Amino acid sequence: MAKIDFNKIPKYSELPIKAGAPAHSNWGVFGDDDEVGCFNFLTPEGIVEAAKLIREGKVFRLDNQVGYANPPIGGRVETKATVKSYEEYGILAFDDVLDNYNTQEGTQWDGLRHVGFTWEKKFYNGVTPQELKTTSKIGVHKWKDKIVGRGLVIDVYRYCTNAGRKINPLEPETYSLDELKGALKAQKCELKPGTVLLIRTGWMNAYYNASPEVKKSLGSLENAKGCGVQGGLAMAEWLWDNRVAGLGTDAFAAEAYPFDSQDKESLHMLALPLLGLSLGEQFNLEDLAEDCAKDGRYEFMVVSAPLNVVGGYASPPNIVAIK
Ligand code: UVW
Repeated sequence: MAKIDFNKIPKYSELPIKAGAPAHSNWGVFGDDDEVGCFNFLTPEGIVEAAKLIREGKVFRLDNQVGYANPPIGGRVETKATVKSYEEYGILAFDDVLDNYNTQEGTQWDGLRHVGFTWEKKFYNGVTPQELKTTSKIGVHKWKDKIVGRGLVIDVYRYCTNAGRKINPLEPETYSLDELKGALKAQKCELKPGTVLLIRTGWMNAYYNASPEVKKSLGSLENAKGCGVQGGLAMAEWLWDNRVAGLGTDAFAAEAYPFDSQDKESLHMLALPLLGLSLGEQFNLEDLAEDCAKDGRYEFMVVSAPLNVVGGYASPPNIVAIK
């Protein structure tokens, strides 16, 4: 892992640092050849510190089960699970075969190959669509040993509903930066540099409690919708200036969906291609958030070992929080 001097990282207002790079991009900050973006903020020192947050040996799995959403949200295809048997060889043994598996069928990290900056036709750090097709640059395999460190959950759904806001998480409602800051303050927490930030929006709980008809309707991209984190420059600035390493949410698309894919200030655009900040979607933060509310400890160690798929566009996070 690279040694990061947090004091030398430019502020959002100083970006871009590279001639010709798009406005609000951090291209070149981690080096011209960098392929992992903000996960660089997770350092060996940060891992050692994060390990000190483990006090009770409680483990929370934050991925939903593969196939939890049936149909998968937003038009993604369903995994077809079959079993290969070795009984015909006289061996009592079986394999899983997952056909048609879309790495974004459920809980996922959006990888840096997933979304490019449409206006410049470039991906994170200036990778071109041609390079994307002919090389494995900025693939998820680059994260094989990256996503370990301090995690922090902001339960913005709990905070806002306690404050009297009526929220239907299955509608495209947004959580503002002020609400995130308010929730942090209420939790008496600090957003330290090099944190995997997890935001509970309430979408996942609402999805589990939705009727079969609603679940079916959310399965098409035309009908998919849900709450999420607000986009915009102020949000991106806050995430970057606090050196957030990855942003995981329990929402369908991290930001409220539908969002305007032609909006340069959508969270997807500002985070993925411009900052190399991976967005996590459809995480299950229910048990973790409940435990944090009980003991007042919202920080923990996170360990996420994505699929080691060369040139992958996204991955299930295979993530646990450990307290
Ligand atoms: C959507 O924008 C639909 O979400 P994702 O990032 O998974 O593509």
